[in-house]
Amino acid sequence: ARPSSGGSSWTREQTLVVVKPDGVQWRLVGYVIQRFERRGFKLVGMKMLQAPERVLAEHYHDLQRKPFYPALISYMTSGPVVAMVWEGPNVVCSSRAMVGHTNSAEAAPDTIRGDFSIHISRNIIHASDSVEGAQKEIQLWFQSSELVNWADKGHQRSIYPP
Ligand code: IDP
Ligand code: MG
Repeated sequence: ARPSSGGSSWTREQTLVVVKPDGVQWRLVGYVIQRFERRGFKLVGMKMLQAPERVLAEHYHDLQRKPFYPALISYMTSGPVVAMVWEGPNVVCSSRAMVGHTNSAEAAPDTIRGDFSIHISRNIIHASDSVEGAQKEIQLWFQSSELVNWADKGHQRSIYPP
């Protein structure tokens, strides 16, 4: 679907961002939101929840055979998370860049992980790694009724290109 304003052929791209239990414990929820808002991305869904095992099993399906999988699930269920859907041009790629490398040691300074994480197993935040993956993850974590399609009223930093 195209945005109603503007004549560009830009297609709506969305990504799933999850502040993990350590990010919530460290009071980083507001900081994460600020990073995404400052960039100009549009928040279209957000909720705090105790991540259900069923959701995590699907979310981390590809990692089920990894030795760290049980520890990953217990980490992700150790406290509440904040799940968000962000929208904007190239939001998937831009989010990954803001989040930083999976391995904290390789996460660049000024990335969220590069600034707040020192170990791969406690890395603060999740962001989808592809457009297709994002669509699946958003469907997994959110009901469509939980997403809000609000009008961007031509703010100077509107995500919609002129
Ligand atoms: P990503 O979160 O950067 O997309 P993935 O490879 O998809 O990284 O792994 C998902 C999550 O699994 C990581 O964010 C991290 O929490 C955990 N994880 C990945 N690799 C390791 C590891 O080698 N040891 C411990 N935890 C890991
Ligand atoms: Mg991943």
